[in-house]
Amino acid sequence: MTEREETLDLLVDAARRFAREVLVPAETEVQAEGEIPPRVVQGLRDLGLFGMTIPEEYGGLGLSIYEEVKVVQEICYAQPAFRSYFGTTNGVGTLGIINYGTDEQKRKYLPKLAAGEMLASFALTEPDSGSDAASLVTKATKDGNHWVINGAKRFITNAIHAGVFTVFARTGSKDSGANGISAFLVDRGTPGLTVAKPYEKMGFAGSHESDVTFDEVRVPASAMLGPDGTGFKNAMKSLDHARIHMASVAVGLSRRLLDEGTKYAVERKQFGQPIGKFQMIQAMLAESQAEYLAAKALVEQSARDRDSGRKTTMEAACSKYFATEAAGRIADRMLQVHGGNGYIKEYPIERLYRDVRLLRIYEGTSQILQIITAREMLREAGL
Ligand code: COS
Repeated sequence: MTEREETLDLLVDAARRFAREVLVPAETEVQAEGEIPPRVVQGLRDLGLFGMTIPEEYGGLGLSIYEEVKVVQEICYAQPAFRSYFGTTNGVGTLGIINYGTDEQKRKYLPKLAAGEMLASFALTEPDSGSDAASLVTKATKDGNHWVINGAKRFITNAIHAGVFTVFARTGSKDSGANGISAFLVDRGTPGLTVAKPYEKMGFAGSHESDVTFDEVRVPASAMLGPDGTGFKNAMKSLDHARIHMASVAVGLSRRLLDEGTKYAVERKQFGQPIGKFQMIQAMLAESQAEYLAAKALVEQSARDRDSGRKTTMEAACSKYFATEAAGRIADRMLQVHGGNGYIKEYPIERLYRDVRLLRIYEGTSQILQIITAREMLREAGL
C-alpha cells in the first residue's frame, strides 16, 4: 500500500466514523431546525472536507476524484443535506476557479474556501433556463474596465451562506447561444446582489436554495473567470466532475437505505418470525443490494477514468443517471419493507425517501443525462 493509499484509508475511516457518530445522530435536530448546527459545520471543517478538491498549494486536500467519491460515499451515509453544506464549495462553486481561474483569483478565494471560512455558490439556473442552460438571459454589459450584470438566478444552493458566486451571464448578443456566455466571480455584498429567503422544499431540510437577483451589479474586468465566451464550457466541465460526485452521494445514501431496510427486516416480526425470513422481503433486499453494488462500481470506475485524464462526459452522465435512479428504487423498496412504519416520521426512511427524490433532478435531470449519453454514443459512431 502506498503512503497516499494509507492516507486515504485514514480519511475514509474518519469520514465513516464522523457520519455514523455525529451526523446520523444530528439528523432529527436538522429536520426540526432547518439548519446544520455550528458544531457539525466545525467537524466538517476539521476533517478538511471543504477543501477536498482544492489543490494542496491553496490549503486543500488535493484529492483525486476517485479519492473524493470514496469520502463522499461515507459522509452521505447521513442525510444528504450535510454534504450540501460543503458540496458547492468542492463542486460546481469552486471547480471553475480551479479549472479557469487566474493565479490572482485562485489566491484570493481558494485558501478561504478550502478552510471552510467562505462558501462558494454556482449561479447558472434561471427562472426560464433550467435543463436548457445555454438559453440563459442574465446579461453582462461592458462599461469601461467593468462589467455590469443584470438578471435573476433560481434555486442557488448555499446562496445565503456564500461569500462568492460563480455567475454565468450573456456577454454576447441575444442569439449568441452557448458561445455568448461568460463566467464571473461576484463577491457577496456587491451592491445590487440580493439573495432571497430559501425555498421550502419536499426534503433536504438543512440545505438552502434561494433565488439571487442582480440589479446593476458592477464587477471589475478582473472578475471574469476564463476568457470571454467560455462560460458555458466552464459550466459543463464543472458539471462533468460534479455529476460523478453526485452519483457517489446516491451510492452513500443507498448504503444507508439498505442498512435501514435490513435492520428492520431482522427486528420486525410477522406471522411468528422476522420478516427477513420471507422470500418476498429477501427479493427486495437482494435486488437493491445488486443495484447498490453496480452503482458503486460504475461511479468508482468513472472517477478513475476521469483521473486518468480522459474526457468522461458520458461516464459522468451514466453514473449520475444510474446511481440516482437506483437510489430512488432502493428507497422505494426499503420503505416498502418497513410497511406502514415507513410512512411515519419516527423512522428515518420517511425523510430519506423524500431526500433521495431530488437526486434525479438537480445537476442534470435523468432525462438530460440520457440525452448527453446518447449524443456521445452517436457522435462516436459518426452521427
Ligand atoms: N465539456 C466541455 N465542453 C462541452 C461540454 C462538456 N461536457 N458539453 C458541451 N460542451 C461544449 C460543446 O462542445 C459546444 O462547443 P462548440 O460550440 O465549440 O462545439 C458548446 O459547449 C455547446 O454545447 P452543446 O451544443 O452541446 O450545447 P447544448 O445547448 O445542446 O447543451 C446540454 C445541452 C443538455 C448538454 C446542457 O444544456 C446541459 O447539461 N443541461 C443541463 C444543465 C444542468 O445540469 N442544470 C442543473 C443545474 S446546475 S447545478
